[in-house]
Amino acid sequence: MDFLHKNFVYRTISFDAFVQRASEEKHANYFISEDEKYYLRSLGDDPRKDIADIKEQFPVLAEDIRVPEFFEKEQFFSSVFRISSRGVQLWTHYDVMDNLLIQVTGKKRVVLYSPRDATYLYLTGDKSEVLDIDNPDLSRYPEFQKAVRYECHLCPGDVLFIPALWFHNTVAVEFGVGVNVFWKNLPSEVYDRTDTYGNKDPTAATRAMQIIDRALKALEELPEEYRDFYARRIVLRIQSKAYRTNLE
Ligand SMILES: O=C(O)CCC(=O)C(=O)O
Repeated sequence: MDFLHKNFVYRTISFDAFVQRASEEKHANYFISEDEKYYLRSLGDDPRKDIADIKEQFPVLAEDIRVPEFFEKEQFFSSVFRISSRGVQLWTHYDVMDNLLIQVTGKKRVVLYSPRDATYLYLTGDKSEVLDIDNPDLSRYPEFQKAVRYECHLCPGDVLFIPALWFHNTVAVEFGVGVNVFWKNLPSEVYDRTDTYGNKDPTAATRAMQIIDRALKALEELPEEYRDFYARRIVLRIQSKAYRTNLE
């Protein structure tokens, strides 16, 4: 899926028809083309307000899944169905909460990048613009080659822990059913209360970004040479004050 050129559309379809179509390669019934692919990321009852919880939206199917006890009940945030046709690739992105990705059926390739490699990923918000991570256009994204790639394949029954802020990119190697479970690994007041997807930046981070935007606007008042000089000073200040230096 390409979020830059939006090569996908949202459609409503009954769950059984969805599973049927996602699991077949050619469709007798389809929206756009007979070999179109399908991806479900389940939502809350009211997607604008409610948080996805398979126990609420799919109570019978939810019985089949035992979520490993990695967190206290109060930290639970959401549980989300991820059902995908073979071949669907989800762009590289991060979420702001810890996450268990549970593979129920089918195989999935997952590639991860450390949050410390954020500088090499050409981010637009929480997503990397480098869509083709296997054959990246290095003339356009030269820094991408510095990002260290961690790769694994999930088979039925495998559970992958994806820590908050770790970038991940998934490819369904086969039609597959997965569930991911997010939980609040930080105190609950850190998170944005309007977040229903587990991917809105913590409010302090959003404030910090807004302040940076204001700083950039202020620099625009200066001639280019001065703007460049003070931009470098700001970067140095951020590096010396906020970067973690004792990195292992
Ligand atoms: O499994 C997928 O297709 C995507 C998983 C994902 O983005 C997540 O677990 O946050």
